[in-house]
Amino acid sequence: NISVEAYARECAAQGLRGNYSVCRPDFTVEQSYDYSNEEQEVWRILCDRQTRLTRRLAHRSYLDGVEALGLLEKIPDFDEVSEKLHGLTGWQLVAVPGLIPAEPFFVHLTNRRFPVTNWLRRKEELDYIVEPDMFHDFFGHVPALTQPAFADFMQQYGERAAGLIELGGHDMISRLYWYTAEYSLMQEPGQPLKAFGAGLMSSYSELQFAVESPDAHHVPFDIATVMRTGYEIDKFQRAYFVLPSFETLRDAFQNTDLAALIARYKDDPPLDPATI
Ligand code: HBI
Ligand code: FE
Repeated sequence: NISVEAYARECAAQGLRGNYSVCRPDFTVEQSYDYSNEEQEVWRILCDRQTRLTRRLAHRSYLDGVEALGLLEKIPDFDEVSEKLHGLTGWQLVAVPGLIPAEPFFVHLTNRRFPVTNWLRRKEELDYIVEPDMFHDFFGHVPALTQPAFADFMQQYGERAAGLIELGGHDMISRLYWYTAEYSLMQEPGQPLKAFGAGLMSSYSELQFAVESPDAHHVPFDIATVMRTGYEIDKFQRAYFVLPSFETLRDAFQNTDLAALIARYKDDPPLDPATI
């Protein structure tokens, strides 16, 4: 278990942007709502541009979440949004300086607290940023936490992740998170396939690619296949798994013998998403 001080030194050495020197032991910080006019402008530009796409391409449940939480006018006040979210699914938000170590991240999820980065990308970075920032965390992840079955899945993921990693399942459960919470498609009655996942919601170009490009493979969700399929973090995905519903995801996570899947496949080379 890494200390805040050691982690702060590591992040500084890697040139990460957050200020880790002010972290509490659980890696949270104050949001410190003192954003400049320029930051407020960047938030509005990002939201305006992305909302034009999400209205057409995002799953209804995500759009309902945005509507319920009201995120689009100004940089959100974490405590205000927390209160609304808590009333809906019992989740709350905590501010963090950026990426935090896996163990405390899982502890927050287990307790229905979602860590949100307290700083925003700059105007030159509208299209791509390496570290997750507030736009990715907030606009991407938080709306889906208004949906009860997805909210349950995220908590259960937090509860079980550390134990499954101890069994050698690190890569396999990371793929599950990647292909569901970050980059996913979902069915909507009477509609064409819709996008879901924070990586897609916060990307102007990949959101369109995932739904509309003939080079994006749409693969039926199967938890074992997802956990065996490799991914690359700095390219568009080649495969997007299609969830029938959030209930399917939650129930698959609950009812599958994940330890057995890990024992069977943990040392296999990943399946290639380009040919899946
Ligand atoms: N920290 N702030 C933040 N956000 C994340 O999504 C995150 C993290 N730390 C660890 C982590 N994700 C990974 O371990 C994932 O595999 C869950
Ligand atoms: Fe994310």
